[in-house]
Amino acid sequence: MRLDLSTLDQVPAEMRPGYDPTNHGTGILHLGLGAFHRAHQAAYTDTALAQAGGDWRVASVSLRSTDTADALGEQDGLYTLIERGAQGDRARVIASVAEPIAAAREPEAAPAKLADAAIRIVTLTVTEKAYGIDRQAMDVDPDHAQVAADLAAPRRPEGVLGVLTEGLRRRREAGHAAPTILCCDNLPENGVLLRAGLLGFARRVDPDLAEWIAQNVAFPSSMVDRITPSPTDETKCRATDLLGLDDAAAVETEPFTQWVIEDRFPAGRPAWEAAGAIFVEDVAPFERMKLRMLNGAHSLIAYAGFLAGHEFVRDVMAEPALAGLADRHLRAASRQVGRLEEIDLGAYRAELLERFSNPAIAHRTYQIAADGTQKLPQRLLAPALEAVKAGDNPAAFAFAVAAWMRFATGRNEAGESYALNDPREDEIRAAVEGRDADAAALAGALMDLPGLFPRTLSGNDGFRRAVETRLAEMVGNGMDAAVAREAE
Ligand code: CS2
Repeated sequence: MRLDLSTLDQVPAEMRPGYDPTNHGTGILHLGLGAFHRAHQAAYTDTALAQAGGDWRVASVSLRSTDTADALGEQDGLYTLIERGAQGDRARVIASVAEPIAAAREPEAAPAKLADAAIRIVTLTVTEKAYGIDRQAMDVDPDHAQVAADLAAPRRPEGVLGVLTEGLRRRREAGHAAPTILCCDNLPENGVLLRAGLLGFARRVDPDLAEWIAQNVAFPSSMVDRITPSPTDETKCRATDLLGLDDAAAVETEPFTQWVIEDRFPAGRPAWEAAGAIFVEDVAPFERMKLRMLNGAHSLIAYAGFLAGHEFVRDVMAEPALAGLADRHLRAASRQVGRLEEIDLGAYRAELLERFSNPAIAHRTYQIAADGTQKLPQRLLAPALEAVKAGDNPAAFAFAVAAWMRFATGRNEAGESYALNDPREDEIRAAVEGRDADAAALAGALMDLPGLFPRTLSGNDGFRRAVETRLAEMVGNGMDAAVAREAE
């Protein structure tokens, strides 16, 4: 039997939501109905509803694939969240997703929903590459394929900025108050960035609307954290074991969770603090900590670990030399974070090592390795540049960058080829073509990809050499040898 509202009373009592979902209206529109949203924002909202009530259930939109929205549609939006850690598994049914929407089938639904006065917050987890924002220019990127398509047909949008702009246009026309837009992707100053990109898009479509957005819409930044691997068939089996019902939309995640948010919600918000969210004036230092430490080390682990033949992050952490390099990376990154009143950085670092080692979480190195061009700037290149400018040794960052370059050749040490899963994959393949055995040529070609490496970084001889020597070792003697040498 399947999990849905009619079978919910068969779920063990301690796993049921602490409220009757049918008593709560929808107040949030979410874009990006992936596993992360279901493990993070939807769980916080679920706890807030149970403890403080309110009409804050979520209309959650999958912009591309339809599978999750379909599975949730059949289950009245209900799904199991399984937390897996040293203490074993803990499961609960989440009931905050009121309306799962597959935009590929219902392209009208998201902009229409945004024009509904009941929606007061829009949250987003669409991944770095989906926005179509030129981060250096802090403006819309008109060459981004989805942006270009939406600019050509702004009333029938399919992409992030297009959907937001069209929804806000309708909302303004209907005379409703502006919503708050809350970016939850791993980007630095994500609210500032999204605001700049959205205003750039809207200006090209309707300058008056852009002005209205600039005057009325709040864009708080937020830092989100919860390690959430892609669900597998095993996840569904676990859910059935724990629940006694079938659940095609179950998600597994780690026990740890963190959400730091700037408290600027003129149209109100759920009591997310009930679930442990931290509200602060300025999220930037927290984002910096998380992007440079967790995500930076994650990228190192992903590239070096994948090439050393490890499928999961936990396997990488079981190799002392690699685990040592992950720790070195965390230390180098933490030196750039500065003091944070709320957080003890030493304890945070130790906790990260433990989280990466969690034996119950099967997080694929190959999953994290995807979209390198979208992740490197904030995770590795900005920290490297800062180290170089401060006269610090950039070795940790140089090693991680070299590991990405080795990964970018698209061939593992057994000679098998794999997809890079990067929006700039074609450009990268053209750049590495014929250079994959020559570290200096390879590094040079990748550093020259337009807009990726800051010129002051690729032009720094010390950093360039630091990358080239490490890449030469990886290319010539293999990743294990390069790791052993680096860890000496
Ligand atoms: C990971 C993140 O896939 C990746 O790039 O580094 O998704 C990471 O698991 C999350 O940011 C953890 O909060």
